[in-house]
Amino acid sequence: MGTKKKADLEKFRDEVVEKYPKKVGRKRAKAIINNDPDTIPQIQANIRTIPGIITQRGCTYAGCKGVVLGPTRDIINITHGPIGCGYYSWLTRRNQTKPETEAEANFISYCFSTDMQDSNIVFGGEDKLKQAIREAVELFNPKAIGVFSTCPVGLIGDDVHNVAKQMMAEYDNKINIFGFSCEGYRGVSQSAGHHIANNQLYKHLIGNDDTVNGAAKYRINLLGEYNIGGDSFVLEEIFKKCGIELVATFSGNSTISHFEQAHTADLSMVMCHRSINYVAEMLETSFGIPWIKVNFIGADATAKALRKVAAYFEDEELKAKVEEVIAEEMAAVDMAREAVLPKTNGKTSMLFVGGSRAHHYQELFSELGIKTIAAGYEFGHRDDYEGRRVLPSIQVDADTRNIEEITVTKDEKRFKERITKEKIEELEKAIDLEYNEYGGLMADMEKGALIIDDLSHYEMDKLIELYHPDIFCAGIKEKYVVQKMGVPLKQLHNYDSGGPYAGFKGAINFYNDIAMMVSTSIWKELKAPWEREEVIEAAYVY
Ligand code: ICS
Repeated sequence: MGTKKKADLEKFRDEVVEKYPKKVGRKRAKAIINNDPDTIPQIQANIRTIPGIITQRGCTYAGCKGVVLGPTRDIINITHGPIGCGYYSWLTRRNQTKPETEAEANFISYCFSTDMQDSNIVFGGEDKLKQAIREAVELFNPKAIGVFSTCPVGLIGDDVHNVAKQMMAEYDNKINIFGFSCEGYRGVSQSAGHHIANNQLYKHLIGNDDTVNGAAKYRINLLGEYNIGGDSFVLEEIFKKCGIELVATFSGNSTISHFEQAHTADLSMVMCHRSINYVAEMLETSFGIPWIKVNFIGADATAKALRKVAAYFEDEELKAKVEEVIAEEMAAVDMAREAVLPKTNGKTSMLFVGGSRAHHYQELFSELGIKTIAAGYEFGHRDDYEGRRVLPSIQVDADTRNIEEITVTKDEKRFKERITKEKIEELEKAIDLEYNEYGGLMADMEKGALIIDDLSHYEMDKLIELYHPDIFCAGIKEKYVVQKMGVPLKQLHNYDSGGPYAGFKGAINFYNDIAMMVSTSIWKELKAPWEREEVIEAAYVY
């Protein structure tokens, strides 16, 4: 980055902060940082958005029901609340699924809600919820039902957990029914919803079934991959080629039994650390399954991740197979990259997405010669920005990794292997810590680049006005505003109508889509009516 640009980027914070009321400005200043990868700066993250500011964020219900449980095809997810929450979270994330047989249950295309009315708010909605569960069982006879609380349910105090228990008894415990206290207001963002979802997965599903499927030598879980636009399909194919058995993906293209058998794996790979690190930790603490951080967004990143897995197992045969797969896939990747580079090289991007894509997608952009000059998360925590050396199990955060706490919340009978503190320590020594070296966003961005947490709409307008990136990445709430400002916007939540973008084949799709977007000038031609016509200003008549 040239010095002029750098100086410019440093000016951004002052210019923006000045426009806010003093107290608001002081708070926002802590979330707008000029990066320094050598001495990682501190950033303010995971705090409540100041009321009045237009944020990109979503709610706790979205993080729990939409993100973590949404992609599992054979659980019926009932939204307990007024119809809006269920309706607006219906299929918009584009998480895909592929049942293995025609007879297999797939509820992804349905939207289940109790559709609470005013009278339910006044007199309580528990009876209506029971009725909805009975109806769902009668019509679909599912293996499991999840009940998700929305804001009004929390406010009036319906006890979804108790209803779930009663309904399980009504069906002689043959259907696994459990609730989530994931009212939208509960946390400061989606992030709280991830944690709530992870805890319930662990409590009600993980470890329920000891069946060991497949004869592969190595069995792994893939955590934090949600099959947006078919990403999981691409990755499943790669693992198959490498001869690695994928036991469970949390939760792209997943089923209830995948979760129930996840504890039979040898290793967990964690892709979106933000949304699922809790499950990775619990699998390790309870069942002794270590985890490593990987990224399958970007062709080079995918090769690196596969090599990391092979190195972990220390198996020459696997290492050779992985190299063979990489060489085979890379031929097409290199060709595609060469073809688009003249269109993309030297351009600039800005990425503002949830909790890990604003980081992971920088890999794909740099493969295209596109530099990310500003980025940030909606709801990342400080470790997602600043990075940390992730040690396995209890050492990172004493609060959430307390072994005693986990063992008492887990049903004793289902607890297969009680792991002692000594055993964990032994395990930690056995794993070379370098496998879990986990850099955050800041370590991978250039010195001086802008890093902004919980970007506001006003700040986004300012970024575009001042720096004119060639492409902006965010979501549907931002898309049309940005395009009206003359800049193409790629949705990195649901990929617009594109994807898959993960793995080698996904990288090729991404190269082509982005090359097309950055080489069109159509958005610059757009003018709002008041920009192309003379406007007569209205005036008051006194
Ligand atoms: Fe993780 Mo949108 Fe993921 Fe990330 Fe998460 Fe969300 Fe999506 Fe975004 C998500 S789980 S839904 S990678 S698939 S909540 S795109 S943090 S905001 S960047």
